[in-house]
Amino acid sequence: MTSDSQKRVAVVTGASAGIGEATAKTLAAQGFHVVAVARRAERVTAVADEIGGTAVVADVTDESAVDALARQLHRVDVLVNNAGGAKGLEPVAEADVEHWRWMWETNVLGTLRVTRALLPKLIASGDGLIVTVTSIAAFEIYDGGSGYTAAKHAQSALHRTLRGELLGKPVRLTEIAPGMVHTEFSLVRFDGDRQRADAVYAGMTPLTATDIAEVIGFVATRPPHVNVDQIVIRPRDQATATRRVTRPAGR
Ligand code: 8X3
Repeated sequence: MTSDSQKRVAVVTGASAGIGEATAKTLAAQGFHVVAVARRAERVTAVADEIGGTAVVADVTDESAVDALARQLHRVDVLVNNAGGAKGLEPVAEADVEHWRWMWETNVLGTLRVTRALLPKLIASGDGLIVTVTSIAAFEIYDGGSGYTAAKHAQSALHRTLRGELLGKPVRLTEIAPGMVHTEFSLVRFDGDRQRADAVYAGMTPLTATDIAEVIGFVATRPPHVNVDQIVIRPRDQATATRRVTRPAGR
């Protein structure tokens, strides 16, 4: 990997768009050398080029790709586990097992694989930070959301378990739990159905990816003795996963 070896290194997964892309830009602006990881080669390369970072084309569900990522990094100071998402909104009685499998693979096992692979380097940095982007679905449930909420609950449990297991080691852990953020999230959930995805955010003002990235940037710039454990961020217009403002169009 070509980088200024003096610079601290931040690895961001799911960095080709949305919260990952915005976080990559925020951390680069703070002086990190950012390793942008994603499946979509063209997009992740464009993000990395724009910020003078390194693009790594890897799928967090692919163990050998994750191991190769770990091997090519000389140092890792910050890891942002952001890759993940939702697929479908079926009730349990009609659950699509392939959707469940995808959600568990990306959100839960993806976080596990990347974290496990990079942990020795995060510890060796002397001041490592692991930020895991979960969701309010990590502690709420809602009809039709069981596959996603179950995966996010599990991802959060995995992340929070590390807080105890790493106690005494120089690694901090922060869980970021966003509510509604206008990204590709709903487009992926509804398999590219733009109308259905747009309806999710109609009549309210959702968060932007930059809103979340700015908070991650704040976390990454705290002094080494300060561990920000958990941050929940929602739009003012959203009270819970299922309760939100709906204004008539044009108001
Ligand atoms: C997604 C949160 O509120 O859009 O992680 O369901 S919400």
